[in-house]
Amino acid sequence: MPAKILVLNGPNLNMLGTREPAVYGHETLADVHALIQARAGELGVEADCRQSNGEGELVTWIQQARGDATAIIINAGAYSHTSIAIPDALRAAELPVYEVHLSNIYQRESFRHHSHISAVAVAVLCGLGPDGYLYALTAAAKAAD
Ligand code: CA2
Repeated sequence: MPAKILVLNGPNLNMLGTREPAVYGHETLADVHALIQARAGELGVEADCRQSNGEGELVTWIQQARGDATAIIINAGAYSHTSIAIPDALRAAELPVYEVHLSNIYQRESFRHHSHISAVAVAVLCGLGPDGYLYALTAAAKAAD
């Protein structure tokens, strides 16, 4: 059975490629998912890529990953800075978590400097654009090998 890595994107990330290209780049979320699937194929792992604008839906998907997925890669968007429910669910899932942000959150407004998810993540990748997901996927695949 190949390792199964759940890739979650949070609120507004479905808008990628439509606005703020200087911050988030020109790729759409579909483009990012295609890059992830291509790398997953090279690594011999399965990537299940999802996006939701809802905190509760993200929590439900994280709960369902327990016993099903090998690792979780998550860009929780603005929920990274506000949600307690998402890190609670990640902790309960007992899976390695890789946190990704497209932008360098430390170069931006101070309210973006703290993520509640970082404390439950094995690694945080930010400021690398879509490559952050690919590095996280590579690390998750290696750890599962
Ligand atoms: O840098 C990241 O990946 C963020 O997680 C993106 C979030 C932001 O709230 C975090 O502080 C950092 C926002 C995603 C919104 O994406 C948009 C893309 C294009 C147009 C509008 C929103």
